[in-house]
Amino acid sequence: MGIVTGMRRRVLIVCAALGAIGLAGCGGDDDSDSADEQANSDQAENGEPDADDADEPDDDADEPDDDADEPDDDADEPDDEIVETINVEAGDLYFEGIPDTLPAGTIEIEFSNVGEMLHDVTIEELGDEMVVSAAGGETDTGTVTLEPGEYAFYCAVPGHREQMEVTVTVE
Ligand SMILES: [Cu+2]
Repeated sequence: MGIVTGMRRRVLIVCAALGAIGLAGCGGDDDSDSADEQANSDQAENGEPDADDADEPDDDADEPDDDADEPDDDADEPDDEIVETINVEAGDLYFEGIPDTLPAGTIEIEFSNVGEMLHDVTIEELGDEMVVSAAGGETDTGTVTLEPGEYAFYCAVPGHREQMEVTVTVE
């Protein structure tokens, strides 16, 4: 009795040791199981005709083109794509270079203040958003995204708007 128990223990210990270093083979079932699995998977693959696969390649074929165009754009302009850049000059008290019409989208304003007073470009319809501003003799650049409509571009420095306002139509 004592001997049998001792032998079983020894067998278990040996199996555990073999398992620990990645060797199988303590049970005789392992080989026959894996043989069965291979046979089953072979049958499954052979049993399925190619009908499912035949429909799919078309979907994938259209997509790579979309991706191919984008990386270049991102490299140059991390933000919105600028559809037009305008050069606006401000003096005491006038604007020059604000066009009557602009395309919809993101507009870049390169602003040059050649006067002595502070001036800015503010858009009333965007909640009086100040797009760009510069002290006398300074320059700065701002961007604004506009949807189609009519906008009042004006200088928000008190007392300036009366002479510094242009109505812009965005289409
Ligand atoms: Cu002004």
